[in-house]
Amino acid sequence: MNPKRIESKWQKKWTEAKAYESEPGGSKEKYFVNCPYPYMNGYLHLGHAFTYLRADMVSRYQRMQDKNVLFPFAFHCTGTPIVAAAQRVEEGEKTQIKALKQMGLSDTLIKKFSKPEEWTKHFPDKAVTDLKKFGTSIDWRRSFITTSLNPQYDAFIRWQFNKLLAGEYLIKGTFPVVWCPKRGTVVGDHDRLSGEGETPQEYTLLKFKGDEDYLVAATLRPETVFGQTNIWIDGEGTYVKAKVGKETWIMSKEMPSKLELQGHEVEEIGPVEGRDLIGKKYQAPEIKKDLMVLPSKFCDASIGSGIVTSVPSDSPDDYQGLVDLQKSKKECKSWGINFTEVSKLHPIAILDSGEMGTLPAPDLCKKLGIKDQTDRNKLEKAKQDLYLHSFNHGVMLDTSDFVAGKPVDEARELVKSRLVEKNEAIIYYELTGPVKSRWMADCKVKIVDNQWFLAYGDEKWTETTELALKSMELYPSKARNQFEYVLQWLNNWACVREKGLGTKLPWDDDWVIESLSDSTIYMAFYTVAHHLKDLDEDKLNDTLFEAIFGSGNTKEAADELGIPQSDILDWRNEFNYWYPYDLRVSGKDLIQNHLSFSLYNHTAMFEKEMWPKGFAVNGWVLVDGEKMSKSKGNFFTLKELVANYSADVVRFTLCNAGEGLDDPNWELSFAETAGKKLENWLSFVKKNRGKGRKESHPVDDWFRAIMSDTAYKATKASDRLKFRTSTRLLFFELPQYYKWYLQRVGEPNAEVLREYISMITRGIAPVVPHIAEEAWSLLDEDGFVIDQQFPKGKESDVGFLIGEDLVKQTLEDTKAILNIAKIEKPSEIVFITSPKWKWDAVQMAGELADGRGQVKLNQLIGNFMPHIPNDSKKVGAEFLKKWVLKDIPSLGPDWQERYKVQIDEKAILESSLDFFSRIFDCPVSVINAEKAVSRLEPKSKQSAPLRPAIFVS
Ligand code: A2H
Repeated sequence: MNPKRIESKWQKKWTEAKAYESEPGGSKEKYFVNCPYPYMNGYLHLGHAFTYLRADMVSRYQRMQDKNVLFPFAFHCTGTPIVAAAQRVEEGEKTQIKALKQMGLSDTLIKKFSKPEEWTKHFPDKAVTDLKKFGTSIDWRRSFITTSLNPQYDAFIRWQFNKLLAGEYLIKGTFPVVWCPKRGTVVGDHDRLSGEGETPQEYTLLKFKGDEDYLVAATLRPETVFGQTNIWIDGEGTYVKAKVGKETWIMSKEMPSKLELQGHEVEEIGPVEGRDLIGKKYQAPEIKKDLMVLPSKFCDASIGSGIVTSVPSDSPDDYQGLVDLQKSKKECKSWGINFTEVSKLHPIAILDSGEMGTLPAPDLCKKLGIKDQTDRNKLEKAKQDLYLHSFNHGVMLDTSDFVAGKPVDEARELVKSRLVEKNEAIIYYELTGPVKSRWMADCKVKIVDNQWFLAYGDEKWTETTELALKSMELYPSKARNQFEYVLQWLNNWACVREKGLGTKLPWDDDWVIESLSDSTIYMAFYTVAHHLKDLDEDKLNDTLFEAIFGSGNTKEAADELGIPQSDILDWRNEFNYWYPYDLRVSGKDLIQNHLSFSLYNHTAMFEKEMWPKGFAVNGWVLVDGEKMSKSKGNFFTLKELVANYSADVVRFTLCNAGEGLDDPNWELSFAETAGKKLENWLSFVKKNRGKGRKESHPVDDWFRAIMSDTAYKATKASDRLKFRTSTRLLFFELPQYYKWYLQRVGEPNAEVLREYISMITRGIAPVVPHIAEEAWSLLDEDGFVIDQQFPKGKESDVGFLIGEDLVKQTLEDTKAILNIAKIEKPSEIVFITSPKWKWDAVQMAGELADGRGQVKLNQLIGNFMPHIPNDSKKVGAEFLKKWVLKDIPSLGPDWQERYKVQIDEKAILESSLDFFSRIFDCPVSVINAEKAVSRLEPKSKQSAPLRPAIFVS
């Protein structure tokens, strides 16, 4: 077998038949699946392949569920990476050129790569080739690239942004953004080496007035100023003094440059040792009390200002810091501070935290048994618990002056604005975590003027988006929490850049729309992309797009643009036909930006009926358990994998790699043997097609039931995108049953065999379409396998399946016994089935079992002993003991299920006696233990339900 020849043969036939060119209309239900387009600065790799394969399997599976399926694809070129790389080629930069050489590009081609346009032609072309060879069922007529290099897409994005502006989803203003100081640019999630998802967080920077200078302290809880008792610094740290505007501030060494980026004029004066500040007094904001500066270990000189205001009533750190000092006269003395004065400091109750009380920090520290301020794990937990709890449930007490009686969230805003108004505090930002930019620099928060933002922080917009999320199906469903969380914290998103490829803001040529913002609703563009390709540029305007996608009048648009109204109507109908999309398949890393942005924008741009119906998210592909990376040498492009293994092997191995949210694992050993497994199937089909006996056999029905049950389970799994499970069932487990079936019947029934071959061939078609198509062509069937029905079935009657399991188990047990007894040629075999009371005992045990199937022996004995016939009490007690202690543990948690119905063991075994005597070549009989004659009696005691005792001689 030559898999590559088979693959190109079928790919050619599918293309000739236009098998994947989806057209609207007809009686079938439609199904629209898509996935995020790849960024075109390189070849597609294993990671892409996994997500795209999932989309392809869904597309194929849904098609085999008799749906009219659309699976389109496109290419993303927006942003700085391509431009930056082209620039590096232009400059002859060595690593960039080496990288392109490693991709196999010729020197002449590399020269051309100094132009960004060249990238946007070369890589999409190659990606199309690679995906075709991979056997994807994509409608290629609809693909496109993004940016102004494609006038159609460009005009579509302009329409989107004009509409967003009109709907006030876009806002302009002064905002904190994540900033790369080296490159001088805003750093979106995709421009980061690390720190995706980190954002600017707002703090209130409190000012403490001294004789000549101010100490500044960042807090998340300005409403707690009423409970301030002292000021913390790191006694061993070094701070700096700097002129900020007209004042002199003391702060951490890192802070001056941060303040500058946030619009302050800063001039450094010189270092200040933390030690020299200890014991000094500064006047606290709002309460105007002089507070003492005290040393602490938890205070980190490099975070924020490195100075902390102490509120021991509500901050576990602050409380513990104080307790630690108050415990040690010696410590106080070593810092030169007055122990008596420190001893007088007490937490002040300022807010009622409901069930956590009015002094929650001291209570919590005592309750958790926190040792001292270095007991970090416990303190972090206490902080977390308290922070959220107070925010949600706290109410300010009378000690809190003008905010008394107000809930904490309201008080926070009021106190903050008052402090800022009185110049006792400023608003200050820090990142929620470290961020490294693509240009290897540590990022900071910058306040920029005149930025354009998508208002994802807007409450109303978020509410609508949450509504959209509620009505969506998520695969797996446990991804929902993550989406909900992201919608909660997403804030305004800087959506334009000064540089890079892309679409310019329609009303301001200086700005280019960045890559996460021009990719939110393009799934709608697929529905008509192929119709717009030949349209003149002057017809590509808002009127056209509003008529297709919005509420525009098609007649007016037709008149204005000189396009036949029937065309515009057709396009509009095609959009209405395919939209909303049914499923978008993506990596889970895009939950926090792209997928959520997409949902927001759909609610802003389209009517409710057009909001997305499903997201499927998956992990990142590992290679033999390790992260894929160029430096580790385990980085594979799709092209080389398909060339090495064939498309079906790559598909099969990827499908086997995983199916949930966990990172899927590409196993090299599986890839090595997968080809053989597929080849074996083809040989099996070749050898067995058209074979089989005409007559029926009782076991035929059993195998039919197994097939039906397998098909049922495979469909259930595939409905949830669990194609690994489905393939396991159909391709690995069903053949095991078939082996048993053959053993039982010798020659298979012709009908059954035909169904078996057909079922597996159809069942694996979504995963390995080429092999499946080849196998299908060997059968006397019409059409492509890709257009057939996925195997259908129903859940089987358990009793029916258990009967055959009994035969199988009894055969294995007999073989084992003969083996132990070293009998090669038995002269007689007798199966002794259980007396009725044993069945009753097991069924009662089933009723007494707990959730994990466990049974208490005493309870069972107490309940059941009276039901055992008098002459069997001793045997009975032993049986119960063995059942509970040995049998149940080996049967597994749901063991009771199998014993719910009492099957007629004797009758089942009797109908298989021919089979047994053929295998063992001796007389075989069955008897019930109640009828066992003396020579069988000792043995009969060992019988158990579904495990007959076996007498051999
Ligand atoms: B909070 P985030 Cl009442 N080193 O203010 C250690 N801790 C620092 C710090 C530094 N350099 N700079 C600021 N902080 C503290 C009040 C407060 C705070 C209360 C309750 C909880 C609480 C009074 N202390 O924070 O994790 C400051 O203490 C717990 C969340 O770095 C600041 O707010 O963002 C908080 O940590 C900032 O925490």
